[in-house]
Amino acid sequence: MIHLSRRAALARTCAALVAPILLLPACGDATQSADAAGSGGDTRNDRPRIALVMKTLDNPFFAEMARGAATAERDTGVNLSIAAARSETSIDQQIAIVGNFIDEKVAAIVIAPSDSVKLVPALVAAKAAGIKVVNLDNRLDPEFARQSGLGTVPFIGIDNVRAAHAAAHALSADLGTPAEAAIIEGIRNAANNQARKLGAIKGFAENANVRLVASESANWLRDEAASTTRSILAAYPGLKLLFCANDMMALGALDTLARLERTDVVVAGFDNIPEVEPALRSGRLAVTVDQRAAEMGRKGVEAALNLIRGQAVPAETIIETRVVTSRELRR
Ligand code: ALL
Repeated sequence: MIHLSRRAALARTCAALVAPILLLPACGDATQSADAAGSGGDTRNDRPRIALVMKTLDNPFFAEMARGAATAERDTGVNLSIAAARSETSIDQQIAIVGNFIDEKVAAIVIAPSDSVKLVPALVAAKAAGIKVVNLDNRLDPEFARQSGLGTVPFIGIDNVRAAHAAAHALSADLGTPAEAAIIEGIRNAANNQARKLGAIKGFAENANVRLVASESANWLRDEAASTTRSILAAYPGLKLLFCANDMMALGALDTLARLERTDVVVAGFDNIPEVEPALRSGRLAVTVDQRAAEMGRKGVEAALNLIRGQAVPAETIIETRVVTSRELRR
């Protein structure tokens, strides 16, 4: 992942924004002018219009995804619209965004769904309107998609079980004395959260010294993770290992640990957002997983274009991840 500052990443992202329902206060006028360009009768209108729908730009992971999608827009000449809901938990808003893009008759929707089940009906409606659909990052529930008539939607993302397994292993492999561990989960209805939890449990289970004592959801959110960490520590004051299913929650956990002056809890995150680099370098964060969000965004737009052109797209494209450890950065 290229380490842009959040502001730089957003600035680049905003240059590509055209969705009228885009909810990005940070983008201000950039949104408006890009929007005007989209409807102004320039050559953009002759190019296939692809919508990238993400969860929220509160999380820099999605700024990175948008950056990759914008690269594909430049390289392929499609007309890209990018939209995101206000926050991680604004699931209804994400559904409404899909509805708007259906009304706007885009050619394809590339979506990182906040919820693996709740977004399915909106995407069924998109498909019924002849819109191609590509699923990024968080897999739609295959069984529910089949029952709902969505059928198979090409998926582009990572192997979350494997990556979380590797991160939890890195966190606990060297432990020579008994230790209590906890997991802070994202939104429980998200398939990637469930897979990360499974992977972390497997990774911890490889060391007989580790005892998993708690697994709580903080909905992918920093503040919620700060308070969840506080309550886990109140119940298990001797806790030594904490696996967080994303970096934002790891930052929240680190906020609490700093406030409590606890330096003995080893923490893992997930995403490798630029914001965690100082914590990795100082050793406050032991490990994270780079899931190459920009690559996901780029591949998503390319897959959508192939579908629009009637070309075959693999049912599943797995992006390789990389475990990033504090140890390797400090060498
Ligand atoms: C997931 C992503 C990221 C992210 C999270 C929060 O789908 O894979 O790990 O941090 O969403 O929305």
